[in-house]
Amino acid sequence: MTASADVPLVHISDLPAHAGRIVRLRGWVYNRRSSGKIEFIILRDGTGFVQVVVVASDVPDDVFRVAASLGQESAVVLTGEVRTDRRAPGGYEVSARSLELLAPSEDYPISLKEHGVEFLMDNRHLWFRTPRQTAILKLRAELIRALRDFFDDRGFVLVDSPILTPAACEGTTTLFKTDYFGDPAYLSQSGQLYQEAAAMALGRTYCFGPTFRAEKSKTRRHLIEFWMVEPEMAFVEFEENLRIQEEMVSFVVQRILERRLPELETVGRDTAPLRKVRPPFPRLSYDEAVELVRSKGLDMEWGDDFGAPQETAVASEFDRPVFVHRYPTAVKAFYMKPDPDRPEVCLSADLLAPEGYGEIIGGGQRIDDIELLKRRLAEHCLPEETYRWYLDLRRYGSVPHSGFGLGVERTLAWIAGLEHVRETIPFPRMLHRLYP
Ligand code: NSS
Repeated sequence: MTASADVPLVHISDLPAHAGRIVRLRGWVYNRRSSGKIEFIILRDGTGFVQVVVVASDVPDDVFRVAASLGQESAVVLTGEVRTDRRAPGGYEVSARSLELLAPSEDYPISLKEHGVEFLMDNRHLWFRTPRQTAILKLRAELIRALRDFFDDRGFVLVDSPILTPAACEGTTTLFKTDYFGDPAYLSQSGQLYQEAAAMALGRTYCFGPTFRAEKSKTRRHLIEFWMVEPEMAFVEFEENLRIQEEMVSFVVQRILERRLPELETVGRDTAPLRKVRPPFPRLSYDEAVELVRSKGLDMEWGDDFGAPQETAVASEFDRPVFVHRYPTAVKAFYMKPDPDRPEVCLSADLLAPEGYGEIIGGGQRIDDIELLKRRLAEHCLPEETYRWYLDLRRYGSVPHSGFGLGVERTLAWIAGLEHVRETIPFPRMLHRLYP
């Protein structure tokens, strides 16, 4: 090691605090170009990217030879002076004094030219070393932290729902079946039913975890494995449930604007529409939404679920997310409480993101009457025996309660302005994609 012990080892994100000083950096060569007796290296270390300039006359010959032969993604340690340079990306560059190769990298498959999506997906484990992908991963982490802070700071207790379950929550057609020592088990489609039990114990709870749907849909909004935050609240009825959702969505969007503006810039997000995301959000009944869709010349019968074009037609009328509430009871899950004034519709609401990103939240008020719940189970061909514990919640001190589930990937796709959910999760699981 050529660096002396008193040279501080720093991260690229710390460089502004060390302007004018000599520092030591460790990282990978993101890119390199030569200009005669000067090598320009873009170094990355996870915290950022910085240009390192290696001038032949400033360093020993062997060091320059190493610098001039570095392949993309070689790992290096170097020392150099931090220089303010308004033209450099980030405003700083490092003028190298020493450089050592830690691990070589040759024939790196992802060059800086354009690649096809399938190729990039096959190389997802390497693809996410790029500025755009690291920015997305940081935005995801920030979104998750903001969601947790929102609930933790408001008295919600985190209660983990199980992943292996004996029963369906969101219909039997998308269940992932597995073998549980001879009995069938399913990967969780939603932690909701267990949150209902938890809310009766703790009042306000939430779970945050992966959920699974064997969806045969190959769209830009569908994943097989996705993450959901699912709060559940005892004594909370339909309207209060919506107020919490609009408060939560506004909170996380403003938090990301506060803390992750550079990352939003890296992914090219126009932040003006995000700044408008403040409560209250508009509310539209399903009936009104159907009218609106038809008035725009799109096909829709009362009783149909919304497809992507219909959702976009509704959402594009508003500059912030919009609730569509009181869907036909027949198209929604078995646990949805029918509207007492009009039982053919239920106390459900979906939240549609603006700018065509579609549904990001599904939720509503749950059935609290045991006889009605038993009838609904039968109508949905769900075996009462498997839901015995769930029925107990209506047997012992049943109270009105509501909750919802927000999908992390669709929400992030909207906030970051991404074309497809495949970029919003580190290793996407999709129809026909389980590798890497
Ligand atoms: O099916 S949901 O509309 N509702 C539930 O699962 C409720 N049990 C949640 C609850 O009340 N606790 O799904 C909720 C959200 C939905 O709005 C999407 O944002 C997301 O989950 N979601 C998905 N994201 C990505 N891929 C797929 N396949 C997917 N399915 C739902």
